[in-house]
Amino acid sequence: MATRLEMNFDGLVGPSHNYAGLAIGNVASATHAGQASAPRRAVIEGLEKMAALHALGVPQGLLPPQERPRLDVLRELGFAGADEAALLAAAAKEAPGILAAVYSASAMWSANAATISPSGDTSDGRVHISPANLQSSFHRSLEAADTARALARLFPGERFRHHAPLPATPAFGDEGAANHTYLDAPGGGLEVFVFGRASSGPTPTRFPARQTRAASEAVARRHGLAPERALFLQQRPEAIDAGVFHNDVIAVGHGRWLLWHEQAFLAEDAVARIRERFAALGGELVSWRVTSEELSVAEAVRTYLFNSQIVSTGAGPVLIAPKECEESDAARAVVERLKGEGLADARFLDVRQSMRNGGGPACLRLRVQLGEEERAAIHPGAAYTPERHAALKAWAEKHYREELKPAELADPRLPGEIRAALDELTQLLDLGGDFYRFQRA
Ligand code: SUG
Repeated sequence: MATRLEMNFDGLVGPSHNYAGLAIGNVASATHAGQASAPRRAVIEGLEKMAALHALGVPQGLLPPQERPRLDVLRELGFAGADEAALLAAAAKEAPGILAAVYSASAMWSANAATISPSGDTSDGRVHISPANLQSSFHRSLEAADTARALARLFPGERFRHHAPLPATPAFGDEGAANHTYLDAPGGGLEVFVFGRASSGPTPTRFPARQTRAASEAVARRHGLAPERALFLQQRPEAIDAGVFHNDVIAVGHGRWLLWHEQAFLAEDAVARIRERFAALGGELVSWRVTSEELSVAEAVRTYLFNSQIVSTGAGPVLIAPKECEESDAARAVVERLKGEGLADARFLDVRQSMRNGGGPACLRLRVQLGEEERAAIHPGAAYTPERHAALKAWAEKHYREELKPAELADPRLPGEIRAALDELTQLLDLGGDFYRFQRA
């Protein structure tokens, strides 16, 4: 079999990164609502994270930010104004929440961009890509169409099969790879789909369950996954109510390693089933279970230990964890224990700007298993290189604000500043002059 590698595509943080408290059920977003953000610092933190992965020898890519603000959406919603300034003023006065939504830089959490099945798993031997509809929140639902377009541009050609987002309705709520874990067995992949709600059975009572079983099943079906390659498990409703709005806030898997909290899954035998199914494909699962006694769900949500990435390096599996884990006695103790159970090393990264909106290292990346020829087919604009890092840092220093307060979203100068930044970005990444909506207008 040709060498298949897991590549991470991190969302480049957009210039309008801000804290608007838009995400229901996401504790960090609610806690930091209204605070000033630091967009320049945020994009640089993201670049530093990509640099750290690249230095470990892990293939790294990036996804460009989306166009914000979506002034077209403001107009669709009935806001009017003779010019842009008047339009922004009208929205700011009447509905600051809507203004914040059309400004959200949430596409940075690219784990939610799509669910991707590698070519080795699918019936037609192509890489299947399903952009997420993100229908559970208005600000994130705005991502789907542009994500689909961007992924089609960045993963071109016959080797990639692009699906449309699922129907954007609660029955098919889909949040992408944040609820999808790919485990790599000698006999191919096992894709674990985790949903928060099905048409019957228990549901959370406080916060919404964003991913449905019907959505996960539809994705697996259209990707042509054979039954032995797909497993569907329900998340514990209590965990969702405690702030675990995606499965990747309480479990993470990579290769043959699965790090999970005992409160992650509803079924007692969930991980036993993963182990069994993985074994049927010739794999031996390494299960790293974390008990509530070691780390409470609340502390897991606060530190985002499970939103770490596990990556393969020459030395073995390495955990890419948020800095918050290093500062928590309980989370640090878990990491130390894992080092005696096969974990080669851990790196603690500062992605605090993203963390304050509920996005840790794993949220910031979309992972894709790719063969050599598939990697070669990717648009060069999605490649991360140290040279490009330097160019992007200089670009961000030129264009991004140091600070952005929610009230400043009404600043009539902001949309023009952002368009200048994105226009230059399309040149830096060779994305063409028609990548963004404003370029096509
Ligand atoms: O959907 N936060 C995002 C965070 C997504 C994290 N992704 C994963 N766990 N994979 C969300 O809740 C906050 C935006 C704001 O409040 O300004 C936000 O959308």
